[in-house]
Amino acid sequence: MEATAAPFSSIVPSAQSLSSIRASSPNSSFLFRKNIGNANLKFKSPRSLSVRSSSNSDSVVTLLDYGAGNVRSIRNALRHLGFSIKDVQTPGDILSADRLIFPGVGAFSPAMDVLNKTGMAEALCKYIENDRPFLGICLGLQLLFESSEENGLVKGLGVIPGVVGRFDSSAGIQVPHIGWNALQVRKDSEILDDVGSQHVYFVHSYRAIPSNENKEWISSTCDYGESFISSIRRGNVHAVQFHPEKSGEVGLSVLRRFLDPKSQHRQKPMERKASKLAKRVIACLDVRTNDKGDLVVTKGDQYDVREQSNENEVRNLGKPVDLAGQYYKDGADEISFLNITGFRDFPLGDLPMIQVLRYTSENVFVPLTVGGGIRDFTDASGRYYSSLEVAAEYFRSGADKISIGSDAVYAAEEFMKSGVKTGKSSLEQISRVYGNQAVVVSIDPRRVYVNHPDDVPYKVIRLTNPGPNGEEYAWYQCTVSGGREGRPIGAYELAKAVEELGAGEILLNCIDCDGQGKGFDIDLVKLISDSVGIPVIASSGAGIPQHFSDVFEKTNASAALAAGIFHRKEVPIQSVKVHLLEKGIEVRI
Ligand code: 1PR
Repeated sequence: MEATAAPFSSIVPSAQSLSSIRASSPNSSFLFRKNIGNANLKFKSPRSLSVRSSSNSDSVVTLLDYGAGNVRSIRNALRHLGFSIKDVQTPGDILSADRLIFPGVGAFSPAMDVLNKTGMAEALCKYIENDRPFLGICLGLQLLFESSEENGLVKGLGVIPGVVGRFDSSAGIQVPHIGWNALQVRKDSEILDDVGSQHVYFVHSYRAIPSNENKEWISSTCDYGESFISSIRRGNVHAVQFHPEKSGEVGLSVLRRFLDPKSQHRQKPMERKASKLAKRVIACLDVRTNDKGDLVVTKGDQYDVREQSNENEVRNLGKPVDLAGQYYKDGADEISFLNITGFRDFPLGDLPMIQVLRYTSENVFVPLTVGGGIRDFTDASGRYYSSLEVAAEYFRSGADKISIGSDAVYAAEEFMKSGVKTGKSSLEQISRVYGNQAVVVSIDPRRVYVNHPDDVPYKVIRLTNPGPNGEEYAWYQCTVSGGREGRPIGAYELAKAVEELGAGEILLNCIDCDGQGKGFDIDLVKLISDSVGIPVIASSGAGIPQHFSDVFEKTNASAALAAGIFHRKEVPIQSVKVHLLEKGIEVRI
């Protein structure tokens, strides 16, 4: 490990140098960065930018939320840790902060636009140069660099040398980098003290890479096809590429250590050391309103969620918020809510679902996905709501990702017919604004057996287990409206099309396997996970822990999702993870 770097304040120019450099050069951020290494610079701060020593209480943290996306999770985590939040309204609020958290969300260029236009950029540089307690998260780390290639080459704050670039998918990795990965801690950084051997949660397509010029800043790196910068630290200035607010208890400890450096709280040391991207185990809650009007977790057999009794009621397996909380405690790496009748209703009219998200996100600190009914919608009074508004409400309510089913099928069909990306589909709009890592496409295919590969104009696979009449081949027909309607597009064609249109991940169900407990459809999962460059979540059919190791050993799935076995308490999440570890498959524990 390298020694801890000198405090930032002892080696950086002050605001006056910054101001004069800026006045004389349009490329001021860059010059500012270049001068950071000159320990002999001595300047005085102009009064307008002076940093006030604070009299705020120890339990207040200042949050820079420039309104670009979901910062509810970080708010919830801070409140959970007993801190109250002061929102930055003016650049002065940054300068007078006792401790500042900058949870960058959205894309690089719009973020820099806002920071520059509001004067926040200069205040941030000033705050950092004075070595005030700072924690940047995700984009909040990337914006510290000279520039990013995310939206063309766009200048950043210029505090740290280097250009933020996209992961190179030609190296055989799936991009975005989504999931729980390991850190290689390079130097002492108290906020990482509990992380050492544990996985933390990443979700991003762009990254900064280590160089001679920025090595003084690096506190940890992470491997994903290459080594990239996962955290920086200089004096009181910290930033992390991962999401502490979504990294379970270990993530909360990162925040706690930043907010309260004297904290004695220690995580239990782990027996196993995290070394790479872990395979994820996801708990899925299919949610709908039952006949009494209550929102319940339900579960179907091949998508039929009604009891086989005279009453024919919707199967009720529990309350969504309670079950999600339980699965978080049990070690689920992610939780998905699918509003399975969302295609009928207007999602923003579905206040219970929004409440479920709000309550769940208060106590669950792993990623939450929500799906069902996301599309453009015109209500009874003729008011039009774009899918972006729907997604925005879900993000505001605590979702980290949204999942699109039916509407993605229509968009893919259109795209395949015309070959034109209109940019108007819900998938395209939401991924453009929130990033493709925030958009999952849920595919609901049904197996259609054929005798010969040329029988249909869709991608056909040779089956491991022949069909009921000895058919050796099948294609997977996509459906909409919860499996009620088959469409003229296969799962393979859909997956390729939605990747093009901006999906960041695929949730791959299989109606034939759903609720059967006989294992995932390995043929299907292999076909899709070998064909796209984005992560694939295998879903439908898990019955025993071995089904999880099968799907990870035989396919390129990044995650495996199950519902029934967890709801019925047949297999605890931890048993799945223990089994995977025994099989040599890395998971988060
Ligand atoms: O089309 O955008 O409104 O989205 C609707 C969403 O609801 C889609 O993601 C679709 O998969 C889901 N959905 C619709 N109807 C049903 C149903 O069951 N009747 N549930 C449904 C799909 C599938 C899985 C399930 C796994 C694992 N559920 O998510 O949880 O198959 O189950 P298992 O482990 O018990 O086998 P839109």
